[in-house]
Amino acid sequence: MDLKNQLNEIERKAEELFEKIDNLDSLEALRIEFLGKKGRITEVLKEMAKLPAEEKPLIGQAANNLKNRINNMLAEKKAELEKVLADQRLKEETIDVSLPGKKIQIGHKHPLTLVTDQIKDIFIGLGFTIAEGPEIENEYNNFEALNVPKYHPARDLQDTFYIDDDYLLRTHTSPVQIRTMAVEKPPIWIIAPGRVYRSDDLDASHSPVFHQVEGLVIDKGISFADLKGTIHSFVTAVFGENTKTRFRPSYFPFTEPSAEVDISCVICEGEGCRLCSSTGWLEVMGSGMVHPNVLEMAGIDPREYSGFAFGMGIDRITMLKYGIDDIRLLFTNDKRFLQQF
Ligand code: 2U9
Repeated sequence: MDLKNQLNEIERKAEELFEKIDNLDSLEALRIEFLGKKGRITEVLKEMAKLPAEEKPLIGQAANNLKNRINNMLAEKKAELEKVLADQRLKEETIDVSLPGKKIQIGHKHPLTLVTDQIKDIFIGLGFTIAEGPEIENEYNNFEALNVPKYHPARDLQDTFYIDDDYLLRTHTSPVQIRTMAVEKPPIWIIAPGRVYRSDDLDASHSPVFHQVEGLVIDKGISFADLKGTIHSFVTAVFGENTKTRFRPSYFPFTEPSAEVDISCVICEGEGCRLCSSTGWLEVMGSGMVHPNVLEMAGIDPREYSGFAFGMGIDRITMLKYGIDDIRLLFTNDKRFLQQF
């Protein structure tokens, strides 16, 4: 077959094969088959060397035309296939914007954290600052400096976790106030929130680890009236404007006089119910005027300064506020419980 016919045959073959191409890989294979270094057209051009000089330009021209034609076919087919691919991808990637979104799980603050934060905010609003101290304490700061004598039952091994002869897990946050008095002069207006330990058996209302906030005010001319006003402001801020407070005489070694603080029942508002054992009142904290012995031991002259102090269990306040009937719920981290806050 002469070269002209060979070129015609290549053109016919190209048209036939291009027609069947349906992907970019086979299109590339076709390009190599026709235009590659060892491709069909290259082979024809090699043969041209053997032609008489006058025939070369004609065949050369025809070969170039065919080359251009195949290049155009390649470009056209490529554009066509790419469009098919793009359409296909667009179809697959369709987003239904009307579908409901995925629910994002967010964390919750622990109820004890919520209540502790609220208590801090209330006292900061009343002019107090927050004081903190270590959970491992010495006997002096935890007992001695608070007028709790050596053989007082509160020191009993049954109540206190002793670490060794000198150290123990604090049984209240009072040592924080002792530490503050050791480094600061009055006026002192502080609250000390934190974790405390007592060797109690775990049940619905007792836990060997619990949380307290204690307050201490030492200033000139502080009276029991200041104590009552401060406590009542706090109680109404946490439990509502209509909550009543009641002070009952009591005894603590570190305060004199001492008083237990009751609030009108959060459930029956004083009518009497199961929660308040039909009394209409709930005991929520202890309080009193700082004992002169405590001031003296801290190097503060009780004739110049007086003060009041109070203490409450944050766990109990949290349980009353949210209607939680078992303290263990605050320590077991059940997600079904925590997710409600
Ligand atoms: C200093 C002086 C006095 C802190 C006080 C109470 C009364 C009290 C209890 C409430 C329930 C502990 O969590 S509870 O079991 N607390 O009744 N605490 S007065 O008195 C202080 C503290 C520090 C220097």
